[in-house]
Amino acid sequence: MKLYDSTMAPNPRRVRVFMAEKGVDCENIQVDIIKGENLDESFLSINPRGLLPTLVLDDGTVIDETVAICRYIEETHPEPPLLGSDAISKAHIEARQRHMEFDGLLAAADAFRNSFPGFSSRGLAGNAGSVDAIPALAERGKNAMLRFYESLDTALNGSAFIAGETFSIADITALCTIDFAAGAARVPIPDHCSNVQRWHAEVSARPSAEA
Ligand SMILES: N[C@@H](CCC(=O)N[C@@H](CS)C(=O)NCC(=O)O)C(=O)O
Repeated sequence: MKLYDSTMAPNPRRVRVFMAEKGVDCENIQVDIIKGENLDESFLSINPRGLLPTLVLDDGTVIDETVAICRYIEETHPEPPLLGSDAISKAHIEARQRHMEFDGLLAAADAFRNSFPGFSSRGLAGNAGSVDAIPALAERGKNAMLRFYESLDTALNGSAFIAGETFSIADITALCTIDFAAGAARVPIPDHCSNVQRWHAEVSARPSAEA
């Protein structure tokens, strides 16, 4: 299988880290989002939405959407389970993973997308046409990201991982969100969020974080 990927973007990294945790390897094809390669006809013919990550199986089946790709990998490579192992843990991990996405990743994306000069007319990701960035959304995204850090700090007080005592996809989403926020969006973990700092140091030390 082939992963259409971009090392500069957080969603494809979620899939790379997920695969690394599972010990799954596949062909990697880099698509440069800043240069707009994701909007070239050659990529749109594979994924008309123009978004990464996109996985293409050996029989030509195309799977897009980070979590859908991760679900496919989980089904085909069940160990170690990263999406939960029983009804309660599956539900809880799914909820926490969505919290990381909606409260964190979307905020960081708003902060970056609406302040990065190269995206001034690419206010929406992918094949959405010419859409102006909105500078006020960058400010709102930064503030939302700071609120996200505060609430994560409270949640991690006494909890090893994002969804409890087991490493899961929720940790992967949070890691990729925070590294993207700290780097591209320039909203690092505040010094006083010591639980987030502790958790971040631990998950960053896992070999999969190199992915
Ligand atoms: N919900 C989608 C979001 C995918 C997405 O927004 N990917 C970004 C990279 S992180 C992208 O492809 N951006 C292309 C662009 O900015 O034009 C998923 O999780 O796969």
